[in-house]
Amino acid sequence: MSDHLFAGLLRPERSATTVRIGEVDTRYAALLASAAHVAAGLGQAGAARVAVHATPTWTTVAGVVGAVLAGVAVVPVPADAGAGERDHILRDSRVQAWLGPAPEQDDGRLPRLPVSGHPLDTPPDSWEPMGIDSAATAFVLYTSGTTGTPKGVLLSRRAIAAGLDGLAEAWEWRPEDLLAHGLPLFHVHGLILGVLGPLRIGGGLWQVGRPTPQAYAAAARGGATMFFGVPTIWSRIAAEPDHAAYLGSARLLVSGSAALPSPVFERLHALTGQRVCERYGMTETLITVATRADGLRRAGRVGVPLPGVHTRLVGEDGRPVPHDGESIGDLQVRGPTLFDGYLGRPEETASAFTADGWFRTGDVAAIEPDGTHRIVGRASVDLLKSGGYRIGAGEIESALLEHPGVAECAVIGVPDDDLGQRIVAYVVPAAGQAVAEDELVAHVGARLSAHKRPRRVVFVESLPRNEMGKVVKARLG
Ligand code: MCA
Ligand code: AMP
Repeated sequence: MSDHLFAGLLRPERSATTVRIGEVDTRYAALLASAAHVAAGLGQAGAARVAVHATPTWTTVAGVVGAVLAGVAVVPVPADAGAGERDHILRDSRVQAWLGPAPEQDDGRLPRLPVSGHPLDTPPDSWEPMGIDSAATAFVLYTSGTTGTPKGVLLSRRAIAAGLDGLAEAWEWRPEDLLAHGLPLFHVHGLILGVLGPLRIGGGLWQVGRPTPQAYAAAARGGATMFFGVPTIWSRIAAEPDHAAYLGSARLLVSGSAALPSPVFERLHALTGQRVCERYGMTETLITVATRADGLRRAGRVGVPLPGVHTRLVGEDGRPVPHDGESIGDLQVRGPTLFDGYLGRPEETASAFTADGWFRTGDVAAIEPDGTHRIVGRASVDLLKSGGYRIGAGEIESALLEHPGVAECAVIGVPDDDLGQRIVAYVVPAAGQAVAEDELVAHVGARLSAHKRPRRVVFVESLPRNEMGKVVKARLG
């Protein structure tokens, strides 16, 4: 089966729809023309998989949209990735070129395919959008696990189409909507929901740059009807009543990527009259559970499964857990929005699924009799969420251990009002080595992403271990 993932963008009657990416304020017609040039260039270059240095800019959006139109798989490289993480992504994904500008520190090994830095007026002569096989990979998104290096998650066009159509139905997302957000463009939230979403539906898109309360208030004054944010963004908005008040005019405020604290939900309700609509998902599954626009919006509840998605809870004994709203179990999901596996890692792909084909989310949840889900936490202490970013403790520990001043270390997430969890590293210094906290923080930032830097380093003489010699992280912090 072939598809046009961007059904909305391709509709001539939507050509005047708003597209604002930071300072670039333009219309669908110009995005389509610009992306068509990218698609035509990709066709000539013959690339099947390209990397995009995913800054929140026009070139990222035009490049990604062009690649999707051409059926070329995109590997978004986090804008703040350190050298080690970037090299890993480029090598592991075997991309053939950079699409658009490469990061400053790039070693120049890969060819660069140009993307115009400003909107173009007309598409190339006789360019026509082609239907692309819906089973084809649209994106390889890199995401952290509890151990090892980030894995490439293969997302097909049909999974993305199913996920976006499900959200459109749940949120009554229409062409008349103007979506605003200030999310990064290298994850499901900001890129797939936040850019591909409007372009499939035919609605307006406004990437506001940094997601400050001022920027969200300005977008509300400028007519935005829907807003996406991670809990850190919402809690910063809730702390600024004058800016928050403007969001009262919106149709829908949506939170996801991490748990929205109840006090933030209540405070936003008091300030804006709006109850935030929470939804739940993962890079591997896209959004699977969402509060419906016409549904009950309650603090701490992430809603009901999207059309075609099934969920179940499994206890430690492997038995089903009742959906009584109280009993908790491991959340497993199945449905049309799931990924096609981790690139080049068949064993890890197989172990992510149960024998009967359900994906193990690693999250612990309760389900109410009416199907409403409550996410209780994660099963592993080694997968952290800070500012809505998923971060593997093992990845930071490996980076720290590369420093000669570190003999042993353990990384944990400590509860944080602003970030959800704050990364703290416990470090046993190598004998005879004097190492400063700043140096270790910079060391991690140079290898991984800026948001993976520990906020604090605690130097200790030894780490708490059990009889097996395994570090007991519960005894840290
Ligand atoms: C940060 N800073 C540091 C350190 N960490 N300085 C020294 N040491 C450190 N360890 C600096 C930062 O560089 C920044 O500096 C300043 O401190 C503030 O940083 P931070 O507190 O992190 O705030 P922020 O930069 O304003 O970022 C908060 C944020 C961001 C905007 C909420 O975390 C964010 O964009 N999160 C979105 C994550 C996301 O999209 N997740 C989706 C994946 P300076 O001010 O100089 O820059 S999840 C997903 O896709 C699924 C499917 C789902 O469910 O959605
Ligand atoms: P990522 O793959 O980076 O998208 O991270 C996925 C993880 O984010 C999930 O496994 C959850 O732990 C967490 N998550 C996403 N949305 C929510 C939510 N609404 N409430 C609680 N946790 C969430």
